[in-house]
Amino acid sequence: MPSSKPLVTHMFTADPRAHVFEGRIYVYPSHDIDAGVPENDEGDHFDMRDYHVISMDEVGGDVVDHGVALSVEDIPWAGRQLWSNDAAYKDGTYYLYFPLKDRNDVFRIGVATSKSPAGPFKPEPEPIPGSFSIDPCVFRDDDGAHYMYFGGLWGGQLQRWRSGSYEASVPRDPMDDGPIGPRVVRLSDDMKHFAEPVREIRLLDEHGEPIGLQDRDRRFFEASWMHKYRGTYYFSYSTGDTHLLAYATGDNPYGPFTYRGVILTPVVGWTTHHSILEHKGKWWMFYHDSTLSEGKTHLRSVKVRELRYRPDGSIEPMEGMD
Ligand code: FUB
Repeated sequence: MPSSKPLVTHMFTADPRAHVFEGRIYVYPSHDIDAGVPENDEGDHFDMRDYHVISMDEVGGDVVDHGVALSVEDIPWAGRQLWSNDAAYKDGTYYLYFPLKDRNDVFRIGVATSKSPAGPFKPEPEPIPGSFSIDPCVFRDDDGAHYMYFGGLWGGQLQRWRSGSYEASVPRDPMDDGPIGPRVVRLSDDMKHFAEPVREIRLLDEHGEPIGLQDRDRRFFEASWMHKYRGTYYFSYSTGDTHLLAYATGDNPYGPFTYRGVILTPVVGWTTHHSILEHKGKWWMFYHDSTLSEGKTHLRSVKVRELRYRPDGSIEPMEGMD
């Protein structure tokens, strides 16, 4: 049983998105650095400038760092801050989806392509039209359709898109109790555009009521992930300032999704983030914490643990500090 040790220690890594490509586990993390930017609630201290892809033949196997897969210097529309990315494969091409602030300091989502899951990836000249906010997760459904889930509050700017267009004056932490849902959109056949208008996902409580912003132990904050288990869609996410990984389930990729519980209690550090993957008959949760940096919020390390389901399809919660 692999212990919860960092997968790599020669660099800081975070926000792991794991996939099986070409029979191997590829992980697409953020590459944390100490850029010397003071910490604030906008997340300016997460000033990452490139991505490395890491891979292993199985959990517990040797981990390979494939080097720089994409750098901010190569992205024509770049402002700053390469945050959590994700990858997908279709028809011989790998697609890397990444959030980045443009030159107006507004987060957009870009896409880059490669013939190898390890990159290097070549970015498109412009962000995906109509994209905004952070933390893209790209999910391939059984019928071959790809969906992007995205969004993040506070520094991720999702609250500023509530009206449908960007409003810089919206406060970082709105105090009303209305919901702000994660977003979902089906990708076009070329994987570089949205095929339809972006939809806001409804996250519901056990009574079928929307989970409001002040329900801070259950509300969506960032780190969307979608996976399917026994025909059910599992949408999982971070609750942000209550530092939980939680999940909700539904019967189709657009939701609504009904809250089911906590997957991971708080880890060392502020952020929590994850992906869930089946490999060789077991389910795994990739996540991060800040133990290696002794608690520095912006210097995190990717880890992995086995994830277990109960017979009713619920996920056994795990302790973040273990
Ligand atoms: O790594 C920067 C940001 O921190 C991510 O985009 C969020 O999900 C949080 O982990």
